[in-house]
Amino acid sequence: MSALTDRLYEGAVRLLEQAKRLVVLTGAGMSQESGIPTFRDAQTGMWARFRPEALATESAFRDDPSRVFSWYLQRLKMVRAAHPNPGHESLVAMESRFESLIIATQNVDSLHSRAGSANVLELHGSLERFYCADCGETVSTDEVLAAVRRGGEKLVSPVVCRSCGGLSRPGVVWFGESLPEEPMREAWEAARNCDVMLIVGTSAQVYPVAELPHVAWEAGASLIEINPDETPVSGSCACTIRDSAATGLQRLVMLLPPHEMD
Ligand code: BV8
Ligand code: ZN
Repeated sequence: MSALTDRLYEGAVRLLEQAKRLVVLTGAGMSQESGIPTFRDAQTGMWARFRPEALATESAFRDDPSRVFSWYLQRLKMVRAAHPNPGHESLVAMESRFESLIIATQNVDSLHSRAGSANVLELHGSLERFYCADCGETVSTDEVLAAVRRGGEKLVSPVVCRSCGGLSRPGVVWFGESLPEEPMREAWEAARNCDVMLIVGTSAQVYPVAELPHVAWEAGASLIEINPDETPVSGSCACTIRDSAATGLQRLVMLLPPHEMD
């Protein structure tokens, strides 16, 4: 580790040591070390020719329900086969160091909750939830996973709603859709009241979540970024740690002294 990197971690630890309220904003880079490709990673296999932005919309679903439903089914199976990585586990270990630690995630893979994090705000919903696109009735995920493959097709048709015959859709926020009200209100309030915001594994390009670092900064919080690459928020960060989520978070939690509850 270079002397510069050591100094960056020391700076970040100094900020975290003095913080009581921490908000951690995470994106797809957080789950990359669990084997889940990020949105920037090229899609593979039968999805290679589609951009996620083109599939993650209601119009794409209405145009071709089986294609979009099958994409989410495949992602759900991938996520179920994945495990939280040491980065997720480090955030759980960090909880005892702060009076409050709130995770605002753009990820729909439930890995923060599966790792045991207590306060997770899923701002873009979850692959683990499905509901009827017409009447909103919940459709059980087990029923969705049991959706049979019809004939030789690779695509699976959406499970049909028992109440109204509508098509089931994933409980994620598509482009052009509003974010869930309560998680959004809590995230914006937490950003306005935190001492430090730790921004991990996000390209900070999707709105309105990309505004969160600015909300925190405006309210006087210090920003720390953990990302191998530069992002639009890097310039506003007190420390930019160019490491992976797992490496960076493990090192921070190791360097942080235990927090004495006053
Ligand atoms: C809305 C769920 C309108 C679905 C997702 C201004 C204001 C408001 C809206 C807009 C606006 N400008 C444009 C918009 C529209 C749009 C938008 O932001 N478009 C972008 C493309 C410009 N926003 C919306 O449509 C939002 N809705 O505003 O509705 C409205 C307004 C009022 C009233 C009614 C309606 C909804 C956006 C949510 C879309 N849903 N996900 C699904 O998953 O299928 S977004 C999805 O993409 C993710 O959730 C995530 O948010 C985003 C991907 O970003 P990242 O997580 O950052 O991942 P990415 O791959 O980009 O980057 C990975 C990063 O990790 C990189 O920096 C990389 O360097 C780093 N990395 C890689 N490996 C590692 C690592 N870091 C650490 N460790 C590693 N190992
Ligand atoms: Zn229905």
